[in-house]
Amino acid sequence: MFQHVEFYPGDPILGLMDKFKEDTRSNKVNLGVGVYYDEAGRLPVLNCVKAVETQMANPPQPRPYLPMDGLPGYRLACQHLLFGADNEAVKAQRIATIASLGGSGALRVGAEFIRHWFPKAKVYVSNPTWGNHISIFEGAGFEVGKYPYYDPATIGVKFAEMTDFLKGLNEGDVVLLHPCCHNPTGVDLSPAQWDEVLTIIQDKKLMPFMDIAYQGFGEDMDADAYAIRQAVARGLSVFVSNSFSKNLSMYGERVGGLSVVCPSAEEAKLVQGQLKFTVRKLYSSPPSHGGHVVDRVMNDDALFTQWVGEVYEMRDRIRAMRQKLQDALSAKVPGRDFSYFTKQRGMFSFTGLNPAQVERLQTEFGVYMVNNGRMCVAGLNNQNIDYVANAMAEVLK
Ligand code: KET
Repeated sequence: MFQHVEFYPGDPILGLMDKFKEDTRSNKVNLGVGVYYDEAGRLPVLNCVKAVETQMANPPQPRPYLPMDGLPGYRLACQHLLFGADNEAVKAQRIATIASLGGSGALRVGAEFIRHWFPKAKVYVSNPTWGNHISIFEGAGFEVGKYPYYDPATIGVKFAEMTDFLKGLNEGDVVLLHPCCHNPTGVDLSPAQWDEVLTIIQDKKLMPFMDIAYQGFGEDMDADAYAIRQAVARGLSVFVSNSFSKNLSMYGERVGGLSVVCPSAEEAKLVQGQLKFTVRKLYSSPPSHGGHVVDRVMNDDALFTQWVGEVYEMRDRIRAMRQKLQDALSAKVPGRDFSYFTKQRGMFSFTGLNPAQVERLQTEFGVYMVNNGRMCVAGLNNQNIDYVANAMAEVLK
């Protein structure tokens, strides 16, 4: 009966986690999945989250269904974080926002919505991008193309090629953008480059879809949202998917949001309704526990301040690891420039290692990274960094 079912070879990122678990070597190092580990190599429970969960457990709360679009305080928190609390679009209530099953769920609901209401649109993602971007949009029925982005020669952006390509797209085409901490390269556009890209989007009447999964890990909460806020300031209608998985360290709770900035409050109401209907058809309503945690952390001044501080601690530890790795490799492999480690931003570094070198790291040293050469810098700590630097130097010889 199921012989025609095709074999699934596994996900290049999540499959790596299984392989890592099975590895019995005690000195193994996980630099695969985009997850933040602390200096002790543990997945942290943020103090702001601990405080809220302690309150919530005493006494345990009933669990009714949440609204299809999530808790009102959660939705408003997404808007304040992404667009700024004083943003004109927020105040004018022209943003439709739903709570979503992580950033992934936001992408899928957004894709379903666009596919239904703008069936002629094609979707373009950066080359390269997070692999699941392609799967999610293809899964919703789209043809997905790629725009030039990463330039291995400069370890920067092929900006002229990128803008030329965008100028050739058709009106209404969707352009998926990473506002900060580009996955997998760690290479971001500068504010001036964002301005230029947004001008093209505006002139060509393209539809920007911004996926922000690492807000706070690049520069800071506001600077990381530069592209989003500039798009809104220009009066563009923009889709924004956001994830709290990383910046609240709540991966398994599936917390994220989808916001659609509309030209008017009336249109935002229509969009909000259709987003709810999309959720109803797919999974009915979002989970409750994570929703309440986000709502409480974000809407309490003291907890919010504590949270931002905790995100910046994570950001700063990653930066320190970047510097250490750069220094260690520069010493071990003279004549080679490793300054890209500190130029790249966010959780990831595109190391430039080829699949054979990545394979050697895994089999010979138990050091796991994604086969495209992406390393999650947040998996490094003072205990394992010399070991990793030695292993990398060895495969680079
Ligand atoms: N967008 C981007 C750019 C992203 O890197 C991730 C996750 C997501 C969305 C999904 O977020 P979530 O809230 O977990 O649904 N990326 C890491 C984990 C994964 O592959 O699922 C990663 O790239 O390792």
